[in-house]
Amino acid sequence: MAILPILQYPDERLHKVAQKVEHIDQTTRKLVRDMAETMYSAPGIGLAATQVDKHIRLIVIDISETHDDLKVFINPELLDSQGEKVNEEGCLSVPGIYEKVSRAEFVTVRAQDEHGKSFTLQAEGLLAVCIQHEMDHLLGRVFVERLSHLKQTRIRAKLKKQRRETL
Ligand code: K1U
Ligand code: ZN
Repeated sequence: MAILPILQYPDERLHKVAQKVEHIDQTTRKLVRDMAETMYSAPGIGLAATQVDKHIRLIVIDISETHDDLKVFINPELLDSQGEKVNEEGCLSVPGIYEKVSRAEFVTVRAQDEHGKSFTLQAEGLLAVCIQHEMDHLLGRVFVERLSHLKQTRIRAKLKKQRRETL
């Protein structure tokens, strides 16, 4: 397994739109394992292929504290969303920034697992938030882009300062 470098906002590659996975094979499963290892070591609770500069529709999520409930979503499709809720979100591509974002409270998603088997999942709470956040990445959207322009400007300035200080 390998830990992959995570693209950092405002890297333009985070805006690429991911393509459908046509063949789920050994290469896909190796990427799933590497993305899971990258997510656990960060640490994070989700990761989209876009964030590791692979522009295919693949997401991994594990919201358990014990790191033993890995969920793999290949070619995810949002079938239904209900309600609205504001939650605090973070992002491994925007380290140290946590902001409130409004999203659907309940979602129903259809996807394939790492063996190509199709499944449907109804999610709420943190899992629903995380699914929507990661599906945004696949469309080339970073969560801070849902915030006001003023907040985005402040976040970019804060990240620049953080990066200067860690050089
Ligand atoms: O997409 C990402 O960069 C992963 C992101 C997922 C996410 C978190 C919170 C709300 C929506 C989406 C993260 O994992 S940020 C790190 C984080 O939230 C966390 C890290 C360690 C333990 C618990 C949470
Ligand atoms: Zn993110």
